[in-house]
Amino acid sequence: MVERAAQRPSGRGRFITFEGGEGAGKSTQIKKLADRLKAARMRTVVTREPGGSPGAEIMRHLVLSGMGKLLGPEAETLLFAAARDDHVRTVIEPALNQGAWVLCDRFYDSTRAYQGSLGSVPLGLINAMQRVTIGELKPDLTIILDLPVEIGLQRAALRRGGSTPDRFEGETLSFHQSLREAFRKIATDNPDRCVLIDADADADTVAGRIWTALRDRLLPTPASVVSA
Ligand code: Z5A
Repeated sequence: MVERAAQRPSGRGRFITFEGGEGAGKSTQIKKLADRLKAARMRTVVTREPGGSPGAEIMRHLVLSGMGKLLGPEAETLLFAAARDDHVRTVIEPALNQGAWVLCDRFYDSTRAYQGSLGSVPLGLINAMQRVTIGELKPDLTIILDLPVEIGLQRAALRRGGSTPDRFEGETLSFHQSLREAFRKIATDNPDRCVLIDADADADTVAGRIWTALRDRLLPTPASVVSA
């Protein structure tokens, strides 16, 4: 039996974002979910922030190299916003309009957590930039992967091998603990959109938890599921 997702009446696709701290397993889980959706013959687009479009990838290089940090928190936030503006206009909106399921590794909740809660950039400025860059666009579902900071950092360090930590990987343990709290608060404050997933388990178990959340929120009821 192949599960098929319901198309929205307009034919517009679905927008699913993944959030969480370092090494939470977002890329791993996005790949698993994309494979599952493709097997169900859903058109699927995988993308990421910062980046995801040629212009935004240039911004990604700037912020992850640490150059944005030198400009100060507000200017660094503007770089993320400029990247998002390009990414939304040239990749996300066109894909949604063509009926695709768009799976995005980080989106505006990362700005709220990293630049807002951790960087102390005023919420008014973040909201203003959000209005300009994405307008009314909102994820249909946000998966927030939650796990103890030490485990996430260990996973990230293992993957990195001997290479230098990037701009955010190099932050202190207390920064990463506050980040975890910021994401948990986003989940609590936005229960209609966000699901907090316990990511402290093997990758297949976490994938099962994500699928259950997605099925409960975005897939049709059993009566309308198409069998193939
Ligand atoms: N940022 C921001 O400040 N403001 C913004 O608005 C936006 C972003 C959009 C982008 O970094 C940085 O930009 C980010 C926030 C900031 N901070 N940092 N750093 P990035 O794109 O380079 O990295 P990331 O988004 O933080 O993701 P990540 O650290 O690369 O991790 P991940 O994608 O969540 O995890 P992964 O690559 O899937 O897994 C990490 C390793 O763990 C890997 O070796 C896996 O094989 C392994 N893994 C995965 N799952 C498991 C399980 N379940 N068990 C064991 N091992 C596992």
